[in-house]
Amino acid sequence: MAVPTFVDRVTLHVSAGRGGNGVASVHREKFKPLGGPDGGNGGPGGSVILRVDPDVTTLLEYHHSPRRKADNGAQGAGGHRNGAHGEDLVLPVPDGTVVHDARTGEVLADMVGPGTELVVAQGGRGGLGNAALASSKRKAPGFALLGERGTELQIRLELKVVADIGLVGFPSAGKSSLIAAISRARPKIADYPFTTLVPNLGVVTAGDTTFTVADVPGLIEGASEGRGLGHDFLRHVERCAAIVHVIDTATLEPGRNPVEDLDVIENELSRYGGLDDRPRLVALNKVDVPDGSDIADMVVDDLHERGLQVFKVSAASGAGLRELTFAMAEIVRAARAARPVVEAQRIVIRPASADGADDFSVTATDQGWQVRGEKPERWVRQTDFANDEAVGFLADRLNRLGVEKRLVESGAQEGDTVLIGHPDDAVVFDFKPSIEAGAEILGRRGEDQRFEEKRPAARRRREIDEAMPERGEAEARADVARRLDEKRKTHTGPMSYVIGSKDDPDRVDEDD
Ligand SMILES: Nc1nc2c(ncn2[C@@H]2O[C@H](COP(=O)(O)OP(=O)(O)OP(=O)(O)O)[C@@H](O)[C@H]2O)c(=O)[nH]1
Ligand SMILES: [Mg+2]
Repeated sequence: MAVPTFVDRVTLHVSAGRGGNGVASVHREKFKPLGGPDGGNGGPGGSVILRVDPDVTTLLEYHHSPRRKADNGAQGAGGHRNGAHGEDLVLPVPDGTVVHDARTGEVLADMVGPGTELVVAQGGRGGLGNAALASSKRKAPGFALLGERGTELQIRLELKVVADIGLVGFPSAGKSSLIAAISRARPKIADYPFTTLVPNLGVVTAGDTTFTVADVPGLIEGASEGRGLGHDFLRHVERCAAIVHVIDTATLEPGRNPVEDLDVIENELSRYGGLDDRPRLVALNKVDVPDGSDIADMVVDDLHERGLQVFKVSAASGAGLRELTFAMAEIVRAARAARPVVEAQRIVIRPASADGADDFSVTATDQGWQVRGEKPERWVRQTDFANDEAVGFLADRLNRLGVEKRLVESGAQEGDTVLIGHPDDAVVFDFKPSIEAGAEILGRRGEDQRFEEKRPAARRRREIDEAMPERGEAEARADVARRLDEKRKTHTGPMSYVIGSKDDPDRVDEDD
């Protein structure tokens, strides 16, 4: 199989980085075992960004590796240290790349102008650490929020070469030869049809105007039905300022003549559609051949009568090329003057619902009550369900938004199934209105026994009891108590520790 060197359509799977988790940590100082929550936030995940790079002319790179992923954000740490941002992944694309959502076909962006950027997949938010979650009510949260997934998306990139002038004409009319004669491009040229299988692009300078010329290969009668190379490449002239008909005057097959050739191509252009408003020029090529020159002379009047500007040229000898390129330049200049300047812009694709909207919906489905909404779904993703306090915090947030109230109003009964999120990956709960749930889960919210010790004497007694079996032979209960106090003062461990980790002096094991 031939190795493609020009790819103008590709499907790409992009995933942004995940946000780092926040961390629950408590500051520790000498003589003050619990200084306060100091768990840092997770860093946001990196985004996937497409950027127009004028040096890139093909989507070939993405054809070879169609999956791209940005870095994840790093986890937060104790001592108020926030996790590092995940690095963005910048993918260079050619000028004129159109980006579609591969699933819906929707056009996400039309990328024109060097430097134009599209943030196609946004990195996930980092989770808040317990320092950021602390409030006057909840002085030392024993939990942190999880980082969120980054956006994942299947996109289709389609290149529409941003050429100023498009060359159309039958195979072997000399389109590639013409590009080679007026620019530094060196496309393949040969005397058989369909030599060119993908468009060539050349940069032309005429006077002080510089512009680009592309040839559109493969047009023949019936291209709209897929004959020749079909209409595929006509999208490359969609943005052209003018269309130049390149017509062979010298090696016409019997039964063909320049005017009919032009009509056939025009017919294909109008079947493709959308190009009628573009000015046309006609280049009668190969006039270095005596027969060609004669035929050109015969049809010039006809073409003039149709109001067309006609040039007799030879890609081989260079005759007429100066006039042709200056006429092209004039149209390009006029088109540029009429067109607003395209400034590099930055486009960001955001999830359908506006960021932070308070909207949510509750619907009865076969599976249970379904809750959808930007906030509830995000909050569920941020929750560490292994941590009761985190679950309590979630219940609290959902209540404040009015989710529970709406469920009750909609007729939800205790024990009903509630799904939060997209049906494919919803989190499932049993509905338990907070009157009951409050006592069980929410009761611990905002409390931390280590901070607001209600019965310090009882706690101290318990600690001493626990240390008794390991006492030295001659030690009395008072000695054990003193040793415990000493140990607390001379603590040499890390300045902060993650709650529940082995450094946590108050760690409670599951079976306690
Ligand atoms: N004598 C003469 N021959 C030419 C001229 N221009 C092109 N040719 C010849 O015509 C043949 C076709 O030229 P190409 O430039 O490959 O034609 P094309 O339109 O790009 O053809 P496809 O890529 O097949 O669509 C080649 O053999 C060229 O050498 C010219 O001005 N004079
Ligand atoms: Mg060619």
